[in-house]
Amino acid sequence: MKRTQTAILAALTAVAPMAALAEDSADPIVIPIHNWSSQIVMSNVVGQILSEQGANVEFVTTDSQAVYESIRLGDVTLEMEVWEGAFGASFRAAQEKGGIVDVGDHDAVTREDWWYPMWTKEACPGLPAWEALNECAEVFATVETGDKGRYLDGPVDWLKHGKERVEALDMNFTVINAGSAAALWAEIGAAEADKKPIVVFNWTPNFAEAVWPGEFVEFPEWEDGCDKDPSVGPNPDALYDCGNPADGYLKKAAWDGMEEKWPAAYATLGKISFTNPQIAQMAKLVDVEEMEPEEAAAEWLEANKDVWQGWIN
Ligand code: TMO
Repeated sequence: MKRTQTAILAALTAVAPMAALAEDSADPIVIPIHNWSSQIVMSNVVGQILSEQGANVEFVTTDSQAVYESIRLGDVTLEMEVWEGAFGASFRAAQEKGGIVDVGDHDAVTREDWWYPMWTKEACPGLPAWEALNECAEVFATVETGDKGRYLDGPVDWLKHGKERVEALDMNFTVINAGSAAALWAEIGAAEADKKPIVVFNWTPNFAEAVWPGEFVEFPEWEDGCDKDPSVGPNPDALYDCGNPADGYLKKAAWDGMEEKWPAAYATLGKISFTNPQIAQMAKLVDVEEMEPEEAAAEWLEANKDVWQGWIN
């Protein structure tokens, strides 16, 4: 058996040009880890898939905006979750400079925006319109925010521009940045007992939609350029006077040298595509079932072999 393989390999080597036999580099593929659960679990899932395929994989914890510059420079190899709302601008900026490639979309529709649990509607029946939210601002007031409503935005590195939006639309809200995703879930959990009205940053796909039914606030619809050109959106003098895209993409991105250095891993990355329910499930394993990310990834892979085995060469 062994001798036959060696003979075949020798025969192949004799006829095939070297490039056809190019193998993935043994250098580590560097996968970034950020600060929300689906990204952490998905990155571990993909790390385990690529390891299974023979790759050397290394994880680094990085800022979720600065990562696009790191990928462009080749310090980080890929990114599994480019959310249009939060990271579209940083991704486009890196693309314009060069060095980063779009490796295709997941089969998922994403949305990230101001959100409330359904019980909030009882205190503010005009919801989900942003104007109605604004008229109800005092319902959301706290000691901390005085007569303004409190809006708990995401951690600063998600660059949600909540403060800019409040100014651009002249809203009676004070924007507070959560220190972590966990702080958002704690805020919703604490409000649940006595059905306190709250408005916080949230997104889909996420585990939260299965735990707390809710809705996104409807802001003026996103238009391309709303974050770059003041004339776009209802306030002619301001940026960020629109909601985030309601049907945003979720992309994969990579360093443009990845294809040549790790051709097999790059081919697999091209095939990988997760759906909304799969992504929500990845988050749930950590945020509800309290598993460690590595363990959650192993469990997800075990339960979904039919999904990913066809992606490996
Ligand atoms: C980037 N995020 C999914 C947390 O909005």
